[in-house]
Amino acid sequence: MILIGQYDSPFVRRVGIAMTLYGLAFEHRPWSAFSDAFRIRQFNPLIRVPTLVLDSGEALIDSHAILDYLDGLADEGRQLLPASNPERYRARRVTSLAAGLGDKAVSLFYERTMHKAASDIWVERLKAQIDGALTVLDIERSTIATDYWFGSRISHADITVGAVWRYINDAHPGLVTAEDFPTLAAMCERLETLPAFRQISQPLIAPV
Ligand SMILES: N[C@@H](CCC(=O)N[C@@H](CS)C(=O)NCC(=O)O)C(=O)O
Repeated sequence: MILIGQYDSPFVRRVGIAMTLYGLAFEHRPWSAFSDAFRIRQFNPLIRVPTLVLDSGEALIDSHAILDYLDGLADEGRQLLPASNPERYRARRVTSLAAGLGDKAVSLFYERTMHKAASDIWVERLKAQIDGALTVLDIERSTIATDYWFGSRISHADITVGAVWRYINDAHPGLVTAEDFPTLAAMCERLETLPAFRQISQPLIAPV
């Protein structure tokens, strides 16, 4: 399998971290969605990352669909999503909230870097959405005493929150602080010490 995309994308990173935790072998092509568009287009006409090229040559797109496929390859008992409800839908809910937060943070980055003048209305809306999602996540996590969101084992919820928190801090320095979201900040600092998080990591490279 070939994973396309740079690890400064929270979506590519969460897939790369999951593949590493699953022990799945893969090649990595750290192609930029912008400067390597001509390469990515061969596999994904939307020119987006992550894109996962299977050994069959078929390409999966969107981190949710990619991880749904990869979860099916994981050894029994190693899956990064609880097996049954209600834990399963609760983990999906936190994962979706964090991934949506990632979408908003990426939109804010593009708005600020790709327009001569950013739209104030859009920027304020994005900031409010980012603040709202972080507030909910921080409050919810503060009620949980276990190492990970859903017990003693890491799940897609933890990985996605961690990848997105790192992205927000890299792409928008000063936008959020550890004082505002202390539980998330502490949780994500711990996650970044894990071998898979350290291995699947790169500093942000602005699109050119
Ligand atoms: N919902 C998608 C979001 C992926 C996404 O936003 N990727 C960004 C990089 S962080 C991208 O490819 N941007 C280029 C574009 O959308 O044109 C997922 O979960 O994979």
